[in-house]
Amino acid sequence: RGKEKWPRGDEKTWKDAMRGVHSELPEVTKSIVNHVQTSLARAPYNLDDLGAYQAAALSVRDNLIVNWNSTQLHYTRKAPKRAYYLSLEFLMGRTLSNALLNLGLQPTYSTSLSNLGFALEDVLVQERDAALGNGGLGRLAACYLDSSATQELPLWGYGLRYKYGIFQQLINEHDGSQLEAPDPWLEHQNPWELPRLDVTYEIRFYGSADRWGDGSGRAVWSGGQEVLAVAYDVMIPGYGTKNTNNLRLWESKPKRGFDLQSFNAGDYERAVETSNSAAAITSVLYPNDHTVFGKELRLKQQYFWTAASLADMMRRFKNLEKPISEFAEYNAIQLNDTHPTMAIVELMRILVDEEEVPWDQAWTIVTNTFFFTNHTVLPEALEKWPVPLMTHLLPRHMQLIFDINMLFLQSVEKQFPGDRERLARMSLIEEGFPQSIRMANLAVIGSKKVNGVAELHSDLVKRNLFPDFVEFYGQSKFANVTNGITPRRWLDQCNPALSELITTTLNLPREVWLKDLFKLEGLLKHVDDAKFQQRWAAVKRQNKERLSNFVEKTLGITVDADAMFDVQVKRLHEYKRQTLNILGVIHRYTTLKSMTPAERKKVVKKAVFFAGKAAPGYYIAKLTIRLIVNVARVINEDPDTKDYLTLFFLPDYSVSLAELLIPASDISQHISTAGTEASGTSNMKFCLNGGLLVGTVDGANIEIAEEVGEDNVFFFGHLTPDVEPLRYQHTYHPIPVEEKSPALAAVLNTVSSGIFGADGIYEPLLNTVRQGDFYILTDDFDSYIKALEMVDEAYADRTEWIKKSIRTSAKMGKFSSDRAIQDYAQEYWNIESTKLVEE
Ligand code: CRA
Repeated sequence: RGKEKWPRGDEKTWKDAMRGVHSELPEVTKSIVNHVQTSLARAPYNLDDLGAYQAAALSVRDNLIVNWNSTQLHYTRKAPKRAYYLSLEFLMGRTLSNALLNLGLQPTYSTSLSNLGFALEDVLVQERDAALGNGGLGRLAACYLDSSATQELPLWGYGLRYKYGIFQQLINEHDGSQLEAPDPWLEHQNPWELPRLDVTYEIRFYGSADRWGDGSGRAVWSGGQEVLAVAYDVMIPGYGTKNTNNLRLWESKPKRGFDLQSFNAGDYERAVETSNSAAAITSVLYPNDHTVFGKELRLKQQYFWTAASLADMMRRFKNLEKPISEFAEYNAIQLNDTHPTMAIVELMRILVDEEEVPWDQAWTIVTNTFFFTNHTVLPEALEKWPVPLMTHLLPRHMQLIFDINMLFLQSVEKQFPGDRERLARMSLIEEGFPQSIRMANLAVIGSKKVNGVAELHSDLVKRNLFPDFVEFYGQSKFANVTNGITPRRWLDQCNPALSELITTTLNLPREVWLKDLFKLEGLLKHVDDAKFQQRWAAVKRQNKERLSNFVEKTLGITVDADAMFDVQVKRLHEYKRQTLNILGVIHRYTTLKSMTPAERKKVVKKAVFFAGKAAPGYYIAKLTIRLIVNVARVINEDPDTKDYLTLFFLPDYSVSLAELLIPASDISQHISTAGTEASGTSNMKFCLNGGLLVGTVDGANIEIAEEVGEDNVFFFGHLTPDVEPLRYQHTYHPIPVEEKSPALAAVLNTVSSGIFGADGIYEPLLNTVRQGDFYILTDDFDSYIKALEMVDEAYADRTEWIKKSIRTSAKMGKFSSDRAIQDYAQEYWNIESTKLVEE
């Protein structure tokens, strides 16, 4: 900091704290300075924002550890039934601001940092996101952890400690395409985890399985390779409670430094390779949303994680000294999609082979322990593992799967004698070359209950995915838990101005409404209050300016905060139809171009924002990004239109970027082909922050409309039952785009004409619409454009718009993840809140 006076902030505060003249100073100040001096070994002279973040984080961590320890001790003493959330993804984002909020320490730290010369908001943004997830499924897991701690439920998360989280997205300056860079998020050590080098398990792969051959179903699994699982604990503070839950992440390590046998044989390279392959298991998060490729390393990840987690649960259960037959009375395990399904087989292995529990009793324990959530009906996402791969990697588990399948099919045969086709459909094994294992079927038969994540989706799960299983088990095994979001991060933290306004308007402490989101309904009686409307609008305006400043800093383009902000942010996927949105933008652009300057002046100004990552191997999704970026380059430069329409692709979408974008949106787009988006959760976040929604009749959009009233949502497009017949029509009786939607045909031709890039680079993308049109863009385009016109009209009446915005926010109570987690706790896991009481 050159010639500036040192240290930053108040010199006396620093000096007193450093010299140990402590008496007058707040504890927090002492603790921060202490961490600067000791943990960071730094002097205040050159302490930067990053250093201040690290010291503040370590100081907050001290608080968390105390609560975490007491909570875990309390759970151990009370020995309640516990629930475990097994998820291959936890998309946590930043922790410091959340920890401060939940501990109620935000004002204290803000003051202390300020005395030391730092602004809390500058310090907070130093933290890297923990991005161990792809999208909705991983963020949902993070929201559920927050809610479980807040509701004082004895729940732990179990996941993997990937060295590299979701890749960093860059945009190629030259051609506008997506580039991927690794995300070494642990580079600057992570203050939020506690390495538990003493909590380790040995996990076996390969080898051979020998049956006892005594009819007991038991076997011995030996040989192969053993890898060490090491626990890292992430502290999860509850809001307004001392309860602090645990997220245990496993890291893989070679069991020995290297394979001694190879080493002794003089094969040094091979010896080192063994240790490399052990570390590889938890090295990287697979960057695909909704797809898997049958990769050996992915199956290794899944088994490594479920085996370590079950060994850990078993150890905890054994400490209770209860008979093994009571396992399910003390443990409930939630499977987050099919990824952890091997846990079902692993628990069978432990019970049958190690605990010597008779087969039928073991299966009863298993089927009372597990619960399965399905998160998508897209067929490409249903996991299937090749039998030869499973046989090679996990020979004992393959035997168990065959045994489970045989007994299951026998029971089906009993209920539906002679129905061979039914048996083939329900079998865990799909015939083919090679045969494969249907993990979804295994998850269904191994679980006590199965649920989808929104009403419509749960219905489709029953009707389209598992109809045979519904007939076999009856309706009651299949149910719904609509997803939720935590209002702490997704309102209070990301939109402090709105939180403040709500608190004063409701005249309630924020602790009350942030824990009971239905209280927001109290805003309804202020809808017509002009003062309140103005303040509501001013908050939105302020958030739009905050986003504009960010865009100016990162992209170097100014955004007019007077424009309507229209946002679509989510993973790039054909079913989510970012393509429909960008084609709509082009339609708006050409319409504006065809107008006279006087006509243009009457059009609502609009700024359109996109953000989202495409899976690195997903060609069409990546081409869509390229189109968006290049359309933006043309539109934002066009002097005829740039005052009326601007377009932005914000690179590297993340939880932190979402926290900036969501509060700034006037309208957001949730426009999946009907029946394809299981729920969506960002739709809830936008609405909670007073943004309106344009969308299809899909996922949780439907339930949002039920809550806020259909007149506050802009619906368009065909309904779920129309989709299959339309697809049939596209295949067997195709109608040319020119006939179906002349407007869309014109847009496609504009793109083909080369104004956004020549050489026909976008033809493969355009052809997905022109031919086959699996996601029915041609059928929905005209009604989509109509819906956007209605949005324009509504936005033109500012007062009416603000009222809609208030009404929307006020009715979001249902979508708190506190409600969702209570549903699971009561209807599925049968666990109770266990408040920390200190003795
Ligand atoms: N992509 C669904 O598609 C849903 C989340 C969380 C998804 C979303 O509609 O909101 O799960 N499905 O339930 C998924 O990951 C493997 O399936 C998602 O995140």
